[in-house]
Amino acid sequence: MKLIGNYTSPYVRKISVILLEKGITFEFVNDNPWVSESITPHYNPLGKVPALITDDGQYWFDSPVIAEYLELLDLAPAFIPRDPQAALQMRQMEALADGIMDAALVSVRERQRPIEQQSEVELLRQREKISRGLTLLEQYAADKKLDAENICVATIAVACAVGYLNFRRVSPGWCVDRPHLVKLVEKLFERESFARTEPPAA
Ligand SMILES: N[C@@H](CCC(=O)N[C@@H](CS)C(=O)NCC(=O)O)C(=O)O
Repeated sequence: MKLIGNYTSPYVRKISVILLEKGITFEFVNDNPWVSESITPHYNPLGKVPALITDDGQYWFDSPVIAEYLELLDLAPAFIPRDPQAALQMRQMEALADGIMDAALVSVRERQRPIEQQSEVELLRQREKISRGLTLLEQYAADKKLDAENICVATIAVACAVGYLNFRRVSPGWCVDRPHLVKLVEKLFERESFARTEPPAA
């Protein structure tokens, strides 16, 4: 199996962690999707990482679909509940974490533009999405709907989203007043799969 990705992408980290936790051997193909020579569009027409190439030559994208594909391999531990209602609720939490990654990525791209072209309004909109998303995640963590002892696709996505905020210094005060979320991600960051997928120093 080959994972096309980039060491700084939180979506790629999510899939790498799942592969490591399930003990699936894979080759990491490092590619920068932002440059014209990128190979990613051969595997995902949207030109986004992650993309997964299976041993029998199937291509899968994007990260929730890849996570679902990996779950279908039926390798322990299971990260998506079998009960459809429970799976739906977990996927909603995953979507929330992925949405925080999306907003953080838009913020990072906006800040990379020349200062006179940056939109404060856009940056504020994205900050608000992140803040509202984190507040709901804090509630889920307080209610134990997200639990470090119960690692699943949602907890993995949440830790990758927060890891990306830390890495890119987006919403640096996110941890204030969100003690349950802090505890949850700190516990996950202790795992070998997270240590091995830490983004490189900026
Ligand atoms: N919804 C997608 C998002 C993937 C994504 O946005 N990846 C970024 C890297 S962090 C990318 O490849 N961007 C390249 C582009 O937008 O052209 C997923 O979950 O896989």
